[in-house]
Amino acid sequence: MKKVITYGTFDLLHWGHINLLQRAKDLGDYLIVAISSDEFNALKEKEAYHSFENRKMILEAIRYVDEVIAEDNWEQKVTDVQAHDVDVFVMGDDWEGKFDFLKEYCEVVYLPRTEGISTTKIKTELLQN
Ligand code: C2G
Repeated sequence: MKKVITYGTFDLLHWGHINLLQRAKDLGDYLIVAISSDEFNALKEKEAYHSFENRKMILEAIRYVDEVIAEDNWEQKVTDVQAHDVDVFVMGDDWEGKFDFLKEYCEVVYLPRTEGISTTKIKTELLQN
């Protein structure tokens, strides 16, 4: 069984996230999503609208997602890849190159971001109305 992992906040879930998750799942048979905890989001200087528990519950309802774990820090990726026996690490290409250190543990794939949508765009445009 080919296992894939990806990381993110996945706040205000939108079609750009779904595009990423669908392509990530297509790279294997089992997709793990490490979703940023509220504390880790603070480290990323991001504040999610939905809590960790609610973002986790939403992701677990997605057909492409097989398992959701917590992302608590920047350092856990190597241990996650090893502990979960992951074959492929996937991220959107806004992260291009940032996780190449994982190449000694698994395949590293950066997928083109979906243009025209982002959580920030949603928030900004809603504020303008
Ligand atoms: N994404 C995308 N297209 C968009 C928006 C997001 O492909 N229009 C991808 C991002 O590239 C990322 C994933 O969807 O791979 C989740 O995006 P975010 O929730 O914004 O995640 P981020 O804050 O980038 O967290 O350790 C890694 C970090 O936790 C990544």
